[in-house]
Amino acid sequence: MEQLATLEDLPKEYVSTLTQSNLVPLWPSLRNVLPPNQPIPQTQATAWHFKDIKPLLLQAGELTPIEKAERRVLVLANPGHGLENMKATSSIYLGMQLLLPNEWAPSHRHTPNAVRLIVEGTGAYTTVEGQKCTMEHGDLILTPSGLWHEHGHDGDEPVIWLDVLDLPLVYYMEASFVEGGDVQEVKGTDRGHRYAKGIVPTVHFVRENSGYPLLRYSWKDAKQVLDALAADAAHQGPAQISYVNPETGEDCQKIIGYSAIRLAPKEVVQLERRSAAQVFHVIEGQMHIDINANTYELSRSDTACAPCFAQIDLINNGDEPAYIFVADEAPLQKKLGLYSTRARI
Ligand code: GTQ
Repeated sequence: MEQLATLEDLPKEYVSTLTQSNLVPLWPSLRNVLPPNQPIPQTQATAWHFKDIKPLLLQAGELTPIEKAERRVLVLANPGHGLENMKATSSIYLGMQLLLPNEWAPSHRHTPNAVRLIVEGTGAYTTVEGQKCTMEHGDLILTPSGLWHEHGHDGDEPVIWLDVLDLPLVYYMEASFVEGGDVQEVKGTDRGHRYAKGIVPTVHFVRENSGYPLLRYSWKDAKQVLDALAADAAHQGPAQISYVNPETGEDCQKIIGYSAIRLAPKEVVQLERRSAAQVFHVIEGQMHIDINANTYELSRSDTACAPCFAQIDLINNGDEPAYIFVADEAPLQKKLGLYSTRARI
């Protein structure tokens, strides 16, 4: 492709006249906004280790009362995007949230979609539109766009979870805002019992139309399916599950996709190169991850992110199975017609 003229190639006076008229020449920036062949991501391969985050989060618990934080979160920020922009990838926000015994994070609802993946501790719960969802290690709890949610804690140890939101995208669209609300009246539990093994209640009534019939995906159930897949001789490829809407089979949320992979001891999984950036979080076990030229050793509760079209290898060097939670931008890209894959190099 032709090397294009730069801003310096133009007379200064001409450029300043353009500026005064709110005009910009395209050609000096054309190769930045339309780079040849593939995007130039700002997202850098980055890893965050739980052993570093946890003491700082507990310190935040001493420094800042929950009433002064609303949500006590340390954001996992990708340096490639600038830390202050609070992005793990261009569209994915990650945060580690701490709730201490007897604390309460008040009810609110916002336009970004959120999920929580429970990392440590018991006794906490999230109430979503009146449905009380218990938080246990590895559980995935949805708080989709526009639904009221609050967090409470009846237990006696700190509870920590990973928040995943599409906040960077929604903020970029100038569509991000929150409303505060009153304590919710609890009307039921998480409804997981309704969607077991393809057996669902016959509907003699109009379904709730939130579009989110299931709000809590229990880790116990997800792990059972992963173990069964791994034990099934007829199953091809890595054991991987997707978190879907049980009534439609579609991705459980509209923008970010959620799945989990099981790596047997010594198993190596070479992922295809995808246009969607991804996040990896270790639910159980340990993993060595290669992302392009970067290598990270991840232990339980550690998190890493990878840019678009990265070449990624997942390797379990341990003696126990490893279970990895994955978040990616594929649902968003597929809806927009932007999703593609590339052969590995
Ligand atoms: O728990 O509702 O990490 O509203 C960021 C914004 C968590 C939450 C975050 C939020 C929440």
